[in-house]
Amino acid sequence: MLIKTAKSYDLKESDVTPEDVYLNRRELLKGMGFLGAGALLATASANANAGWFSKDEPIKFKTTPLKYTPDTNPDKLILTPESKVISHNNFYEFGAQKQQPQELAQNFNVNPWQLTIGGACDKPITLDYHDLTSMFPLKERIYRLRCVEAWSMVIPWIGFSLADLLKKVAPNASAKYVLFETLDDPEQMPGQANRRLGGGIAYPYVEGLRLDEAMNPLTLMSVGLYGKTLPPQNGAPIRLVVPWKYGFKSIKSIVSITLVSQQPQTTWHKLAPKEYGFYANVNPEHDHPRWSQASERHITTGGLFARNRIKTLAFNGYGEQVAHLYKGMNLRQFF
Ligand SMILES: Nc1nc2c(c(=O)[nH]1)N[C@H]1C(S)=C(S)[C@@H](COP(=O)(O)O)O[C@H]1N2
Ligand SMILES: [Mo]
Repeated sequence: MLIKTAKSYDLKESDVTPEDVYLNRRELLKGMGFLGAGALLATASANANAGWFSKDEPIKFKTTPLKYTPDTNPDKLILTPESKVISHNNFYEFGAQKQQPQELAQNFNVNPWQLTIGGACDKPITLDYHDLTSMFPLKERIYRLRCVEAWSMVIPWIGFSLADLLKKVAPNASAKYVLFETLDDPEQMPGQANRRLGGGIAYPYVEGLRLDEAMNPLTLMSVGLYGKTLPPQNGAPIRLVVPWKYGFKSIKSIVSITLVSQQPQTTWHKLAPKEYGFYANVNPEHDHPRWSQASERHITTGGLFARNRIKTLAFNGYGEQVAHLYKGMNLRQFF
């Protein structure tokens, strides 16, 4: 998801670069000594699913098991292996290449944490780290994730509905949109301190939803995946998941949620408004100016050379639950 003015150092996403090529390039860089021990802080999971290129280096960050109600998975979705979910990430605060968040986020400190929910509401609150997993009963939600770069996964998230949290703060009549903000901490987030590493976007990362989108039962505040608390590369300790929108709406490591009256400016839209809309609903009929959105590279169990190209579904397959939110809107104009 790079802008047209991107420099060659903004090495891009594997979709545009197929995964095997991108992994090979990584091996190449390693061989050439560009990715030395320093760069590889901790590349892999100690669990048996560890990424193929990094089996020896333990993950430092400790995740802990969560208590939750399992999803019945009525759609019978096939899960993307955990090893891929935690090693192929977009989290530019820790580097704009897919493997960098896992490598560079292992020392990320998520406890203590504060999440403030305020703005146009009657009962603003601040949650601490413990509140995030104890305030609401946790449920598993198995969702497709469709990145605007045309790759996708199926991820078993754990969390609670954003609607439950918003009801607690009692939005007032002027609340029309919700603004989300990621932690701003260049000392911990090397991509914020270094424009090259951070892909040239403005920080802190900000995102937004219309209030009715935020209140939709599908909209999840996620605190975990695969049965455990989130690893930092996936947005620990708490992130948004909006399954019918392109992945960039699902903002990670959130420190504030603010009810506002106007449509907020959002990170990718600000950077390239013709390429990334505010709505960002998955729409196979509306191509990105530089690539088709009609299909996606589906990351499942496929090996290194698997292509697994599948058709992209309108609203990422969640039209039944959300299409009514956009009734009467021209989705090519409000993309
Ligand atoms: N703060 C922040 N949130 C972010 C991003 C980011 O760079 N910074 N990337 C987004 C994009 S483009 C995608 S596709 C998803 C990826 O989530 P995942 O790495 O957990 O699969 O996170 C989104 N949330
Ligand atoms: Mo994305």
